[in-house]
Amino acid sequence: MTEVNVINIKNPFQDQKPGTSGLRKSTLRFQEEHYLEIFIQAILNSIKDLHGSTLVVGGDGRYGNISAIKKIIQICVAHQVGKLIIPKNGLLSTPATSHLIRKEGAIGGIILSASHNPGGIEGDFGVKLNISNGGPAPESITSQIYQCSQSLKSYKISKIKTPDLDEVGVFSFGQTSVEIIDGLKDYSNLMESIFDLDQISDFLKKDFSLIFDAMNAVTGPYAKNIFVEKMGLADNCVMNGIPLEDFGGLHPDPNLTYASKLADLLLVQKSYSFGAACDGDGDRNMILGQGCFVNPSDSLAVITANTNCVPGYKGGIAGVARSMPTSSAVDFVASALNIPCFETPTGWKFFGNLLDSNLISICGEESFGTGSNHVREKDGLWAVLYWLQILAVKNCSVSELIQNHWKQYGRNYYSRHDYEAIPSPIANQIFNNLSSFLPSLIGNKFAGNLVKGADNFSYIDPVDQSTSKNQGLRIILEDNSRVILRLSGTGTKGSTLRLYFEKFAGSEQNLHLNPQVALKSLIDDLDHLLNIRKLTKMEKPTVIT
Ligand code: VG1
Ligand code: CO
Repeated sequence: MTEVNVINIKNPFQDQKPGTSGLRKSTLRFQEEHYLEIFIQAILNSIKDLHGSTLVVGGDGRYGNISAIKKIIQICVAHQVGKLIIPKNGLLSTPATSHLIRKEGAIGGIILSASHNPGGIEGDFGVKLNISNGGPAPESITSQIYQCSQSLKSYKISKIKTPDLDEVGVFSFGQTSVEIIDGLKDYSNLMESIFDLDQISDFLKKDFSLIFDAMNAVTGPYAKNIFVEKMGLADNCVMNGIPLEDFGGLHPDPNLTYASKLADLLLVQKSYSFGAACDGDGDRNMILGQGCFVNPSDSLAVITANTNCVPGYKGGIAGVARSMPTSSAVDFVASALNIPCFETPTGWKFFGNLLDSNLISICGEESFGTGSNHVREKDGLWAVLYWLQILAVKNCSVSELIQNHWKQYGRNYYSRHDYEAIPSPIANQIFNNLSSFLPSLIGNKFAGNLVKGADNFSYIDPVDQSTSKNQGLRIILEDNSRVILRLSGTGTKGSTLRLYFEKFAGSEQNLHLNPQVALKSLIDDLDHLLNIRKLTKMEKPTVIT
């Protein structure tokens, strides 16, 4: 028998509120005694039939990853979990975790990541629970975990000597077996089963240059495995390819602000035909062509319109879904394909039921997230391979592909403005102010147009009928232009205000405007209405996408 210790503690979770995905806090907070342990205990309490079951545990390699995995091993041994599957060096991307849970029939997985937030001792750390379908735990489970974490007074742990994670192997502790596995193989096999990698490789070797930015985070080894080892491309097609504990000081969020070096290579120097980046845990993607940025909402539409180019989807797709703030570009494609298009709240967990019930095959969010029914998470490298496959089949450039798309479907001019880390009282004041007079906007003019709808988005899941309220304030105009305002649920400093703007231009209109110009009246009128720049004392948003 392995010895089990029951540790009594003073509960550190009194101030906790559920976030968009799991628990995300400063690394220093996670270093406090018992903090991680209590949350892991709360997670385990939420899992029925834990005894003898299989759990997958891995993370994005940020500071604290290995020590957290070792603590999780000790806690799982104390709870007689049957099997723990852990990747070598503790490195497992979020989509690869989702795949492994499904492939191994695990009861769930624990992902150690604060996703696109910075890492290191001064950065953030996080813990996410995925359930047996491979997807993020739904709200019913996350709220149970949070309630439990607030009331726990003790946790159980076995202070065994944990194995080193740098070699594959199987270890046994009491009733628990710990399997250290190769974390790359299953994922790249999955990609090989969806895409024609030979075709992509031939295309890339024929004068179509690729640069992939792993942002010193988890996707480096996966990208090298696929692009270099499997496709035979040169080693230097992957930049920032070695996972570092602090991501080398980078903020591993693949957008034009934080992946600025890559953006410069593609948009200013025009040194490559194709560029892409993924975030800390590998579920987000940014796609760039030579002199061309692909808006993630457009990317979802292009991916949906071109399923016939990709072997894994040649049989057709059941339907699509997008989060509410994502632009309606994909709606036009769905209507042309005569397939359903669902509108969900922000966060991947809302796609799970739709995917499991085969109501949709492809889904995405404006926040650089796209994915499909191959796993239950958004998948950065999948999206990159998907784009490359379309380009290889059509033998065209990124900008040709996107411009032809707009010519066919029209263009949804779109932009998101983030005001990051502003004082919470200011963010709440702006949000509450708009909520208070939202209904009274209906029938009035906004940006030269009549307001036909204004509400706080709420969603009823079509599969289990669960309701999610308070998912974002939106103003909808007569020409279907939209303005949306949300408070982020993933930030860790102050509050982050997200503003989203969308306006449709039909194929006969000018499709080549800068989105900031095309959306100017919406942007300006929202600022007049809410005084955002003045109240935040910010001249401009922190990030414009
Ligand atoms: C953000 C995005 C949302 C995404 C979430 C998790 O949430 O807007 O679309 O699902 O991050 O992404 P928020 O509440 O900050 O707007 V990640 O890469 O953490 O898995
Ligand atoms: Co992420």
